[in-house]
Amino acid sequence: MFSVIRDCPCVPISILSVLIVFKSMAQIVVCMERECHELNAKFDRLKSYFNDGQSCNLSVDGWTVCRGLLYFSAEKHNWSKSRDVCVSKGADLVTITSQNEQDFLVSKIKETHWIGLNDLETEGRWVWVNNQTLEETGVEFWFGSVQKEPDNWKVQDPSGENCASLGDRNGNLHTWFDGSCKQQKKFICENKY
Ligand SMILES: [Ca+2]
Ligand SMILES: [Ca+2]
Repeated sequence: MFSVIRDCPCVPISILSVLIVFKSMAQIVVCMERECHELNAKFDRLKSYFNDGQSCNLSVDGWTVCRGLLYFSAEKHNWSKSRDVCVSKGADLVTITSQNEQDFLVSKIKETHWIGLNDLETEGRWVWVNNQTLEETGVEFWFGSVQKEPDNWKVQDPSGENCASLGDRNGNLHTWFDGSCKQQKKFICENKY
């Protein structure tokens, strides 16, 4: 090949061009294969999430794992510590963005659990741990029509109630309540994908 390049200055440019194009195409194919693989993996996880996910397993460390994505704690912590535990597992506190998700979580709990919703930064402005607002998700499941939550009750904790849980201590497990972030509760982590 090198003798050809020496003999004619036109040829190596052509060969070089072809090689560059070929290399670029090969790189594109590799990237597409990798993206395709990642998309397939995401698709499989989503498929199991929606179709196969009704079963939950008790793991050795006491956590209940559902759909391979949701982790129900056995231990109780305040809201911030709960979130820290989730993050340490590569997850975060759960976000609830659909009626189906709400119903599924409700069906799996027997007592109140922290979820990833808070108004710590601005009173009354509730945001999920992924920074989505309730307006953005379009769904909310606060308790009550008369004695309505969130009420930012300050009798037990003067700093108010800035963290949300699914359910309360009185056994109302179908709706959300704002509570003092210092309360010790079980919590639900969600793996991101
Ligand atoms: Ca509040
Ligand atoms: Ca409240």
